[in-house]
Amino acid sequence: MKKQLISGIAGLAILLSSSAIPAIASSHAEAPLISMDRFADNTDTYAFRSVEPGRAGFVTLIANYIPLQEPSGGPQYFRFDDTVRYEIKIDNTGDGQEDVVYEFEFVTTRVNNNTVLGQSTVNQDGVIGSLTDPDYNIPQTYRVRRSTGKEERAVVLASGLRTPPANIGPRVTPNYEANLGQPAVYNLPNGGKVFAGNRDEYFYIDLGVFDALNLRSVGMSGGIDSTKGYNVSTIAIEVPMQELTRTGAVPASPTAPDAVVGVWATASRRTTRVIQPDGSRIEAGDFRQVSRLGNPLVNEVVIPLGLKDAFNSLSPFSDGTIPQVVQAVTDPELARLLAAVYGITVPPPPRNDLVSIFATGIPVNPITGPNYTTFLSDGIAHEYLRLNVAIPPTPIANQNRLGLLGGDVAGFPNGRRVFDDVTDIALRAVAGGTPFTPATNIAPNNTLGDGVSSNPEGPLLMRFPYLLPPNQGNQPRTANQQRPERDPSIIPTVDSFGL
Ligand SMILES: [Ca+2]
Ligand SMILES: [Ca+2]
Ligand SMILES: [Ca+2]
Repeated sequence: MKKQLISGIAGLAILLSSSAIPAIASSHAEAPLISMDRFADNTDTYAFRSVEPGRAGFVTLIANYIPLQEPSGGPQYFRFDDTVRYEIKIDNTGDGQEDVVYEFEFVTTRVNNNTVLGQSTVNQDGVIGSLTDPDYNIPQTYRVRRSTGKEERAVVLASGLRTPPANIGPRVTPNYEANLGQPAVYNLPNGGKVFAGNRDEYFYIDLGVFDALNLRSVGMSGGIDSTKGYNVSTIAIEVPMQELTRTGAVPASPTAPDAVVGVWATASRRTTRVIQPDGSRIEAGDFRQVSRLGNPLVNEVVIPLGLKDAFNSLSPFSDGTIPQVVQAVTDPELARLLAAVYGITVPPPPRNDLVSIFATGIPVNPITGPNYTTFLSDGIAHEYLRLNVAIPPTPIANQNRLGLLGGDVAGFPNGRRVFDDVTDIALRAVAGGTPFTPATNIAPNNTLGDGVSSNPEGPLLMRFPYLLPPNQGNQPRTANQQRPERDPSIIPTVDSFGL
Protein backbone atom coordinates (compact mmCIF):
# COMPACT_ATOMS: atom_id res chain seq x y z
CA MET A 1 0.00 0.00 0.00
CA LYS A 2 2.77 2.36 0.94
CA LYS A 3 4.67 1.47 -2.20
CA GLN A 4 1.62 2.17 -4.26
CA LEU A 5 1.21 5.53 -2.61
CA ILE A 6 4.81 6.49 -3.30
CA SER A 7 4.43 5.46 -6.89
CA GLY A 8 1.34 7.55 -7.09
CA ILE A 9 3.15 10.57 -5.77
CA ALA A 10 5.86 10.08 -8.30
CA GLY A 11 3.42 10.01 -11.13
CA LEU A 12 1.66 13.01 -9.76
CA ALA A 13 4.88 14.83 -9.56
CA ILE A 14 5.39 14.15 -13.21
CA LEU A 15 2.12 15.70 -13.94
CA LEU A 16 2.68 18.70 -11.89
CA SER A 17 6.04 19.52 -13.20
CA SER A 18 4.86 18.68 -16.58
CA SER A 19 2.53 21.51 -16.80
CA ALA A 20 5.12 23.55 -15.16
CA ILE A 21 7.68 24.07 -17.77
CA PRO A 22 8.07 26.10 -20.90
CA ALA A 23 8.98 24.54 -24.20
CA ILE A 24 8.56 24.86 -27.90
CA ALA A 25 5.24 23.72 -29.02
CA SER A 26 4.65 22.21 -25.75
CA SER A 27 6.24 18.97 -26.74
CA HIS A 28 8.21 18.83 -29.88
CA ALA A 29 11.40 16.94 -30.36
CA GLU A 30 11.42 16.51 -26.61
CA ALA A 31 12.91 13.02 -26.52
CA PRO A 32 15.90 11.62 -28.43
CA LEU A 33 14.12 9.11 -30.65
CA ILE A 34 10.98 11.06 -31.52
CA SER A 35 13.11 14.09 -32.36
CA MET A 36 14.22 12.08 -35.39
CA ASP A 37 10.69 10.93 -36.27
CA ARG A 38 8.88 14.22 -36.85
CA PHE A 39 5.84 12.80 -38.60
CA ALA A 40 4.88 10.85 -35.50
CA ASP A 41 5.76 13.64 -33.08
CA ASN A 42 2.94 15.06 -30.94
CA THR A 43 3.35 18.79 -30.37
CA ASP A 44 0.27 19.86 -28.39
CA THR A 45 -3.00 18.40 -27.16
CA TYR A 46 -6.10 20.48 -26.39
CA ALA A 47 -9.48 19.60 -24.85
CA PHE A 48 -12.22 22.16 -24.23
CA ARG A 49 -15.95 22.77 -24.42
CA SER A 50 -16.91 24.07 -27.86
CA VAL A 51 -17.52 27.82 -28.00
CA GLU A 52 -18.89 28.06 -31.53
CA PRO A 53 -22.52 29.27 -31.46
CA GLY A 54 -24.98 26.37 -31.34
CA ARG A 55 -22.43 23.82 -30.12
CA ALA A 56 -23.05 24.06 -26.38
CA GLY A 57 -23.32 20.30 -25.90
CA PHE A 58 -20.03 19.47 -27.59
CA VAL A 59 -16.40 19.02 -26.63
CA THR A 60 -13.54 19.80 -29.03
CA LEU A 61 -10.42 17.63 -28.96
CA ILE A 62 -7.32 18.71 -30.91
CA ALA A 63 -4.08 16.81 -31.39
CA ASN A 64 -1.27 18.58 -33.23
CA TYR A 65 1.66 16.76 -34.81
CA ILE A 66 4.77 17.44 -36.94
CA PRO A 67 6.45 20.49 -35.37
CA LEU A 68 7.75 23.75 -36.83
CA GLN A 69 6.64 23.37 -40.44
CA GLU A 70 8.18 25.99 -42.72
CA PRO A 71 5.24 26.93 -45.01
CA SER A 72 7.38 27.04 -48.17
CA GLY A 73 8.66 23.49 -47.63
CA GLY A 74 7.66 22.13 -51.05
CA PRO A 75 7.12 20.68 -53.52
CA GLN A 76 6.07 17.68 -51.41
CA TYR A 77 4.98 19.84 -48.46
CA PHE A 78 3.87 18.46 -45.12
CA ARG A 79 1.15 15.85 -44.83
CA PHE A 80 0.30 13.09 -42.38
CA ASP A 81 2.30 9.86 -42.48
CA ASP A 82 0.32 6.96 -43.96
CA THR A 83 2.31 4.54 -41.80
CA VAL A 84 1.42 6.20 -38.50
CA ARG A 85 -1.72 5.59 -36.44
CA TYR A 86 -2.75 8.85 -34.78
CA GLU A 87 -5.11 8.61 -31.79
CA ILE A 88 -6.90 10.76 -29.22
CA LYS A 89 -7.71 8.83 -26.03
CA ILE A 90 -10.09 9.40 -23.15
CA ASP A 91 -10.07 7.84 -19.68
CA ASN A 92 -13.38 8.36 -17.89
CA THR A 93 -12.88 5.97 -14.99
CA GLY A 94 -9.65 7.36 -13.50
CA ASP A 95 -7.54 4.23 -13.88
CA GLY A 96 -5.27 5.57 -16.62
CA GLN A 97 -6.64 3.19 -19.25
CA GLU A 98 -8.45 4.53 -22.26
CA ASP A 99 -12.22 4.00 -22.40
CA VAL A 100 -12.88 5.92 -25.61
CA VAL A 101 -10.47 6.19 -28.56
CA TYR A 102 -10.69 8.24 -31.76
CA GLU A 103 -8.29 6.75 -34.28
CA PHE A 104 -7.08 8.40 -37.50
CA GLU A 105 -5.28 6.67 -40.37
CA PHE A 106 -4.31 8.26 -43.67
CA VAL A 107 -3.92 7.10 -47.27
CA THR A 108 -2.08 9.12 -49.90
CA THR A 109 -2.74 8.78 -53.63
CA ARG A 110 -1.29 10.41 -56.75
CA VAL A 111 -3.03 11.84 -59.78
CA ASN A 112 0.01 12.24 -62.03
CA ASN A 113 3.29 10.44 -61.49
CA ASN A 114 4.96 12.02 -64.53
CA THR A 115 5.50 15.47 -63.03
CA VAL A 116 8.63 16.77 -61.38
CA LEU A 117 6.44 18.56 -58.88
CA GLY A 118 4.60 17.02 -55.95
CA GLN A 119 1.49 18.11 -54.11
CA SER A 120 0.47 20.33 -57.00
CA THR A 121 1.14 20.35 -60.73
CA VAL A 122 -0.59 21.36 -63.97
CA ASN A 123 -3.02 18.53 -64.61
CA GLN A 124 -5.72 21.01 -65.61
CA ASP A 125 -5.08 24.71 -65.05
CA GLY A 126 -2.56 24.51 -62.20
CA VAL A 127 -4.94 26.04 -59.67
CA ILE A 128 -6.23 23.93 -56.78
CA GLY A 129 -9.72 25.37 -56.47
CA SER A 130 -11.35 22.59 -54.47
CA LEU A 131 -10.53 19.46 -52.50
CA THR A 132 -11.31 17.32 -55.57
CA ASP A 133 -9.49 19.51 -58.09
CA PRO A 134 -7.28 17.31 -60.37
CA ASP A 135 -4.41 19.75 -59.81
CA TYR A 136 -4.32 18.56 -56.18
CA ASN A 137 -1.79 15.99 -57.29
CA ILE A 138 -1.13 14.12 -54.04
CA PRO A 139 -4.46 14.10 -52.26
CA GLN A 140 -4.64 12.44 -48.88
CA THR A 141 -7.72 10.85 -47.37
CA TYR A 142 -8.37 9.48 -43.91
CA ARG A 143 -10.58 7.21 -41.87
CA VAL A 144 -11.90 7.97 -38.39
CA ARG A 145 -12.76 5.14 -36.06
CA ARG A 146 -14.14 5.21 -32.54
CA SER A 147 -13.62 2.39 -30.11
CA THR A 148 -14.42 1.82 -26.48
CA GLY A 149 -11.01 0.67 -25.36
CA LYS A 150 -10.58 -2.41 -27.51
CA GLU A 151 -9.60 -2.15 -31.15
CA GLU A 152 -11.79 -5.09 -32.15
CA ARG A 153 -14.76 -3.00 -31.09
CA ALA A 154 -13.78 -0.07 -33.29
CA VAL A 155 -16.56 1.47 -35.36
CA VAL A 156 -15.89 3.50 -38.49
CA LEU A 157 -17.30 7.01 -38.05
CA ALA A 158 -16.19 8.23 -41.47
CA SER A 159 -13.79 7.27 -44.25
CA GLY A 160 -12.50 8.71 -47.50
CA LEU A 161 -12.40 12.23 -46.04
CA ARG A 162 -9.97 14.50 -47.87
CA THR A 163 -7.35 16.62 -46.16
CA PRO A 164 -6.66 20.01 -47.74
CA PRO A 165 -3.37 20.58 -49.56
CA ALA A 166 -0.74 22.86 -48.10
CA ASN A 167 -1.33 26.61 -48.46
CA ILE A 168 1.16 26.80 -51.29
CA GLY A 169 0.55 30.40 -52.36
CA PRO A 170 -1.88 32.75 -54.11
CA ARG A 171 -1.41 31.26 -57.58
CA VAL A 172 -1.92 27.60 -56.73
CA THR A 173 -4.18 27.78 -53.66
CA PRO A 174 -6.08 31.10 -53.89
CA ASN A 175 -8.85 31.82 -51.36
CA TYR A 176 -7.40 29.00 -49.31
CA GLU A 177 -9.81 28.91 -46.38
CA ALA A 178 -12.98 29.28 -48.47
CA ASN A 179 -11.90 26.84 -51.19
CA LEU A 180 -9.93 24.28 -49.20
CA GLY A 181 -9.93 24.90 -45.45
CA GLN A 182 -13.59 25.03 -44.45
CA PRO A 183 -14.64 22.43 -47.06
CA ALA A 184 -12.35 20.03 -45.18
CA VAL A 185 -14.56 20.32 -42.08
CA TYR A 186 -16.86 17.28 -42.23
CA ASN A 187 -19.99 16.44 -40.26
CA LEU A 188 -19.99 13.16 -38.37
CA PRO A 189 -22.99 10.87 -37.83
CA ASN A 190 -22.84 11.57 -34.08
CA GLY A 191 -23.57 15.25 -34.77
CA GLY A 192 -19.95 16.25 -34.33
CA LYS A 193 -17.34 17.48 -36.79
CA VAL A 194 -13.86 16.47 -37.87
CA PHE A 195 -10.91 18.13 -39.60
CA ALA A 196 -7.37 17.02 -40.46
CA GLY A 197 -4.81 19.22 -42.18
CA ASN A 198 -2.29 22.06 -41.94
CA ARG A 199 -3.04 25.00 -39.64
CA ASP A 200 -1.16 27.95 -38.19
CA GLU A 201 0.87 26.97 -35.13
CA TYR A 202 -1.15 28.79 -32.48
CA PHE A 203 1.10 27.81 -29.59
CA TYR A 204 3.05 30.96 -28.78
CA ILE A 205 6.26 31.16 -26.78
CA ASP A 206 9.57 32.99 -26.70
CA LEU A 207 12.09 30.21 -26.92
CA GLY A 208 14.71 32.58 -25.63
CA VAL A 209 13.59 30.95 -22.40
CA PHE A 210 15.80 27.99 -23.24
CA ASP A 211 18.83 30.24 -23.30
CA ALA A 212 19.16 29.70 -19.57
CA LEU A 213 15.86 31.51 -18.88
CA ASN A 214 17.21 34.55 -20.72
CA LEU A 215 13.83 36.19 -21.23
CA ARG A 216 13.62 39.49 -23.08
CA SER A 217 10.64 40.37 -20.95
CA VAL A 218 8.68 38.84 -18.10
CA GLY A 219 5.63 41.03 -18.66
CA MET A 220 2.68 40.89 -21.00
CA SER A 221 4.73 42.00 -24.00
CA GLY A 222 8.27 42.48 -25.14
CA GLY A 223 8.97 38.89 -26.14
CA ILE A 224 9.19 37.37 -29.61
CA ASP A 225 6.96 34.48 -30.63
CA SER A 226 9.38 31.83 -31.84
CA THR A 227 6.68 29.82 -33.66
CA LYS A 228 5.41 32.83 -35.61
CA GLY A 229 4.90 31.95 -39.26
CA TYR A 230 5.19 28.21 -38.77
CA ASN A 231 2.48 25.63 -39.40
CA VAL A 232 1.53 22.38 -37.71
CA SER A 233 -0.56 19.34 -38.71
CA THR A 234 -3.87 19.32 -36.87
CA ILE A 235 -6.34 16.56 -36.12
CA ALA A 236 -9.49 18.05 -34.61
CA ILE A 237 -12.70 16.26 -33.68
CA GLU A 238 -15.82 17.62 -32.01
CA VAL A 239 -18.03 15.12 -30.23
CA PRO A 240 -21.16 15.22 -28.06
CA MET A 241 -20.21 15.53 -24.41
CA GLN A 242 -21.97 12.31 -23.50
CA GLU A 243 -19.72 10.31 -25.85
CA LEU A 244 -16.89 10.93 -23.41
CA THR A 245 -18.39 10.49 -19.95
CA ARG A 246 -18.38 7.26 -17.99
CA THR A 247 -22.16 7.25 -17.70
CA GLY A 248 -22.77 8.05 -21.34
CA ALA A 249 -24.86 10.97 -20.14
CA VAL A 250 -24.48 14.71 -19.71
CA PRO A 251 -23.18 15.24 -16.14
CA ALA A 252 -25.66 16.79 -13.74
CA SER A 253 -23.16 19.35 -12.42
CA PRO A 254 -19.43 20.14 -12.27
CA THR A 255 -19.17 18.09 -9.09
CA ALA A 256 -20.96 15.03 -10.47
CA PRO A 257 -18.79 11.88 -10.42
CA ASP A 258 -18.88 11.59 -14.21
CA ALA A 259 -17.98 15.23 -14.93
CA VAL A 260 -14.23 14.81 -15.45
CA VAL A 261 -12.44 13.02 -18.28
CA GLY A 262 -8.73 12.49 -18.93
CA VAL A 263 -7.47 13.29 -22.45
CA TRP A 264 -4.21 12.54 -24.23
CA ALA A 265 -3.01 11.88 -27.78
CA THR A 266 -0.58 9.33 -29.17
CA ALA A 267 1.15 8.21 -32.35
CA SER A 268 2.01 4.58 -33.08
CA ARG A 269 4.06 2.77 -35.71
CA ARG A 270 4.16 -0.84 -36.83
CA THR A 271 6.97 -2.85 -35.32
CA THR A 272 8.68 -3.80 -38.60
CA ARG A 273 9.79 -1.84 -41.65
CA VAL A 274 11.43 -3.52 -44.62
CA ILE A 275 13.19 -1.37 -47.22
CA GLN A 276 12.93 -3.09 -50.59
CA PRO A 277 15.62 -3.12 -53.31
CA ASP A 278 13.50 -0.76 -55.44
CA GLY A 279 13.29 1.76 -52.60
CA SER A 280 9.73 0.99 -51.62
CA ARG A 281 8.91 0.08 -48.06
CA ILE A 282 6.80 -2.57 -46.40
CA GLU A 283 5.38 -1.99 -42.92
CA ALA A 284 4.27 -4.98 -40.88
CA GLY A 285 3.48 -6.07 -37.36
CA ASP A 286 1.39 -4.63 -34.57
CA PHE A 287 1.20 -0.93 -33.84
CA ARG A 288 3.44 0.25 -31.01
CA GLN A 289 3.20 3.67 -29.38
CA VAL A 290 6.14 5.99 -30.10
CA SER A 291 4.76 9.34 -28.93
CA ARG A 292 2.27 10.61 -26.36
CA LEU A 293 1.12 13.97 -25.08
CA GLY A 294 -1.32 15.01 -22.37
CA ASN A 295 -0.22 17.97 -20.30
CA PRO A 296 2.22 20.30 -22.03
CA LEU A 297 5.90 20.01 -21.26
CA VAL A 298 5.95 16.89 -19.10
CA ASN A 299 8.45 14.88 -21.08
CA GLU A 300 10.48 18.00 -21.84
CA VAL A 301 11.23 19.16 -18.39
CA VAL A 302 10.31 16.55 -15.87
CA ILE A 303 11.33 13.20 -17.26
CA PRO A 304 15.06 12.44 -17.05
CA LEU A 305 16.85 12.14 -20.38
CA GLY A 306 17.41 8.42 -19.97
CA LEU A 307 13.67 7.78 -19.61
CA LYS A 308 12.27 10.16 -22.23
CA ASP A 309 11.99 7.57 -25.00
CA ALA A 310 10.40 5.07 -22.64
CA PHE A 311 7.92 7.67 -21.43
CA ASN A 312 6.75 8.15 -25.01
CA SER A 313 5.94 4.44 -25.15
CA LEU A 314 4.04 4.28 -21.85
CA SER A 315 0.34 4.36 -21.11
CA PRO A 316 -0.84 6.73 -18.37
CA PHE A 317 -1.86 3.51 -16.65
CA SER A 318 1.83 2.91 -15.88
CA ASP A 319 2.87 6.43 -14.91
CA GLY A 320 2.68 5.87 -11.19
CA THR A 321 5.19 3.02 -11.35
CA ILE A 322 8.22 5.14 -12.33
CA PRO A 323 10.13 5.79 -9.11
CA GLN A 324 12.92 7.71 -10.86
CA VAL A 325 10.68 10.66 -11.47
CA VAL A 326 9.51 11.08 -7.89
CA GLN A 327 12.21 13.41 -6.75
CA ALA A 328 12.21 15.26 -10.04
CA VAL A 329 8.58 16.01 -9.44
CA THR A 330 8.43 16.93 -5.83
CA ASP A 331 11.65 18.91 -6.15
CA PRO A 332 11.46 20.17 -9.74
CA GLU A 333 14.67 21.29 -11.36
CA LEU A 334 12.96 24.27 -12.93
CA ALA A 335 12.07 25.74 -9.56
CA ARG A 336 15.71 25.65 -8.56
CA LEU A 337 16.68 27.27 -11.84
CA LEU A 338 14.11 30.04 -11.42
CA ALA A 339 15.40 30.71 -7.91
CA ALA A 340 18.98 30.85 -9.11
CA VAL A 341 18.39 33.01 -12.17
CA TYR A 342 15.92 35.51 -10.77
CA GLY A 343 17.05 35.51 -7.15
CA ILE A 344 13.56 34.68 -5.94
CA THR A 345 12.37 32.47 -3.14
CA VAL A 346 10.37 29.45 -4.23
CA PRO A 347 8.40 27.04 -2.04
CA PRO A 348 10.58 24.30 -0.56
CA PRO A 349 10.13 20.68 -1.62
CA PRO A 350 8.12 18.57 -1.51
CA ARG A 351 5.93 20.63 -3.82
CA ASN A 352 2.52 19.32 -2.89
CA ASP A 353 1.00 22.45 -4.40
CA LEU A 354 2.24 21.41 -7.82
CA VAL A 355 1.08 17.85 -7.24
CA SER A 356 -2.39 19.19 -6.52
CA ILE A 357 -2.48 21.62 -9.42
CA PHE A 358 -1.10 19.38 -12.11
CA ALA A 359 -1.04 15.79 -10.96
CA THR A 360 -4.05 14.86 -8.90
CA GLY A 361 -6.51 17.42 -10.10
CA ILE A 362 -8.04 20.27 -8.13
CA PRO A 363 -10.90 19.49 -5.73
CA VAL A 364 -13.74 21.84 -5.02
CA ASN A 365 -12.27 24.47 -2.69
CA PRO A 366 -12.68 28.07 -1.50
CA ILE A 367 -10.11 29.38 -3.96
CA THR A 368 -11.39 27.94 -7.21
CA GLY A 369 -14.98 27.39 -6.15
CA PRO A 370 -16.80 25.03 -8.47
CA ASN A 371 -13.75 24.14 -10.51
CA TYR A 372 -13.10 20.49 -10.09
CA THR A 373 -10.67 18.35 -12.05
CA THR A 374 -10.30 15.36 -9.77
CA PHE A 375 -11.48 11.87 -10.52
CA LEU A 376 -12.85 9.14 -8.41
CA SER A 377 -9.18 8.22 -8.40
CA ASP A 378 -7.50 4.86 -7.99
CA GLY A 379 -4.84 6.67 -5.97
CA ILE A 380 -2.18 6.34 -8.64
CA ALA A 381 -0.93 9.18 -10.80
CA HIS A 382 -1.90 9.28 -14.46
CA GLU A 383 -0.50 12.01 -16.67
CA TYR A 384 -3.06 13.58 -19.00
CA LEU A 385 -5.23 16.65 -19.36
CA ARG A 386 -8.24 16.64 -17.03
CA LEU A 387 -11.34 18.31 -18.42
CA ASN A 388 -14.46 18.95 -16.40
CA VAL A 389 -17.01 18.85 -19.21
CA ALA A 390 -19.78 20.22 -16.97
CA ILE A 391 -18.08 23.60 -16.52
CA PRO A 392 -19.55 25.91 -19.17
CA PRO A 393 -17.11 27.44 -21.63
CA THR A 394 -16.14 31.07 -21.29
CA PRO A 395 -17.08 33.07 -24.42
CA ILE A 396 -13.98 33.78 -26.48
CA ALA A 397 -14.21 37.53 -25.85
CA ASN A 398 -14.11 36.96 -22.10
CA GLN A 399 -11.47 34.24 -21.85
CA ASN A 400 -8.46 34.89 -19.65
CA ARG A 401 -5.16 33.65 -21.09
CA LEU A 402 -4.07 32.64 -17.57
CA GLY A 403 -6.99 30.25 -17.22
CA LEU A 404 -7.67 29.32 -13.63
CA LEU A 405 -4.90 31.66 -12.39
CA GLY A 406 -6.79 34.48 -14.09
CA GLY A 407 -10.08 33.46 -12.50
CA ASP A 408 -11.32 31.69 -15.63
CA VAL A 409 -12.30 28.20 -14.43
CA ALA A 410 -12.97 27.01 -17.99
CA GLY A 411 -9.26 27.34 -18.81
CA PHE A 412 -6.08 25.40 -18.14
CA PRO A 413 -5.52 23.32 -16.05
CA ASN A 414 -9.18 22.50 -16.57
CA GLY A 415 -8.54 20.85 -19.90
CA ARG A 416 -6.52 23.10 -22.18
CA ARG A 417 -7.78 25.70 -24.61
CA VAL A 418 -5.70 26.70 -27.62
CA PHE A 419 -5.75 30.26 -26.31
CA ASP A 420 -4.30 29.48 -22.87
CA ASP A 421 -0.85 30.89 -22.07
CA VAL A 422 0.52 27.67 -20.60
CA THR A 423 4.06 29.05 -20.56
CA ASP A 424 3.21 31.90 -18.20
CA ILE A 425 0.93 29.68 -16.13
CA ALA A 426 3.66 27.07 -15.79
CA LEU A 427 6.37 29.56 -14.87
CA ARG A 428 4.20 31.10 -12.17
CA ALA A 429 3.06 27.76 -10.80
CA VAL A 430 6.59 26.41 -10.53
CA ALA A 431 7.73 29.64 -8.89
CA GLY A 432 4.96 29.23 -6.32
CA GLY A 433 3.10 32.30 -7.58
CA THR A 434 -0.37 30.84 -7.06
CA PRO A 435 -2.97 31.02 -4.27
CA PHE A 436 -2.01 27.52 -3.21
CA THR A 437 1.28 28.84 -1.81
CA PRO A 438 0.42 32.23 -0.25
CA ALA A 439 3.93 32.98 1.04
CA THR A 440 5.34 33.06 -2.48
CA ASN A 441 2.24 34.35 -4.26
CA ILE A 442 3.98 37.71 -4.69
CA ALA A 443 5.79 39.61 -7.43
CA PRO A 444 7.76 38.63 -9.36
CA ASN A 445 6.78 34.98 -8.72
CA ASN A 446 3.17 35.62 -9.70
CA THR A 447 3.96 37.91 -12.64
CA LEU A 448 6.46 35.74 -14.48
CA GLY A 449 5.99 35.18 -18.19
CA ASP A 450 7.86 35.06 -21.47
CA GLY A 451 6.63 38.40 -22.83
CA VAL A 452 4.40 36.73 -25.45
CA SER A 453 0.71 36.78 -24.56
CA SER A 454 -1.08 36.02 -27.80
CA ASN A 455 -0.68 34.44 -31.21
CA PRO A 456 0.69 37.11 -33.56
CA GLU A 457 -1.14 35.64 -36.58
CA GLY A 458 -4.40 36.66 -34.97
CA PRO A 459 -7.18 35.42 -32.69
CA LEU A 460 -8.91 32.06 -32.96
CA LEU A 461 -11.56 31.38 -35.55
CA MET A 462 -15.06 31.58 -34.09
CA ARG A 463 -15.81 28.18 -35.59
CA PHE A 464 -14.39 24.69 -35.67
CA PRO A 465 -11.51 23.86 -35.97
CA TYR A 466 -10.72 27.19 -34.25
CA LEU A 467 -7.08 27.19 -35.38
CA LEU A 468 -6.23 29.74 -38.07
CA PRO A 469 -5.56 28.73 -41.69
CA PRO A 470 -1.98 27.75 -42.41
CA ASN A 471 0.57 30.43 -43.24
CA GLN A 472 1.12 30.43 -47.00
CA GLY A 473 4.36 29.35 -48.57
CA ASN A 474 5.00 32.10 -51.11
CA GLN A 475 5.98 34.82 -48.65
CA PRO A 476 8.83 35.45 -46.22
CA ARG A 477 8.23 33.71 -42.95
CA THR A 478 7.01 36.45 -40.67
CA ALA A 479 9.49 35.65 -37.94
CA ASN A 480 12.45 36.42 -40.20
CA GLN A 481 13.34 39.62 -38.45
CA GLN A 482 16.07 40.91 -36.20
CA ARG A 483 15.40 40.30 -32.57
CA PRO A 484 15.58 43.30 -30.27
CA GLU A 485 18.14 43.30 -27.53
CA ARG A 486 16.95 42.07 -24.21
CA ASP A 487 15.96 44.88 -21.84
CA PRO A 488 18.58 44.74 -19.06
CA SER A 489 16.15 46.28 -16.58
CA ILE A 490 13.99 43.20 -16.73
CA ILE A 491 14.31 41.22 -13.58
CA PRO A 492 17.71 40.06 -12.59
CA THR A 493 20.31 39.42 -15.19
CA VAL A 494 21.27 35.88 -15.92
CA ASP A 495 24.99 36.62 -15.98
CA SER A 496 25.48 34.59 -12.88
CA PHE A 497 23.68 31.60 -14.29
CA GLY A 498 26.35 28.96 -13.97
CA LEU A 499 24.55 25.79 -13.08
CA1 LIG B 1 -10.35 4.02 -17.79
CA1 LIG C 1 1.24 31.21 -34.76
CA1 LIG D 1 3.34 33.79 -22.46
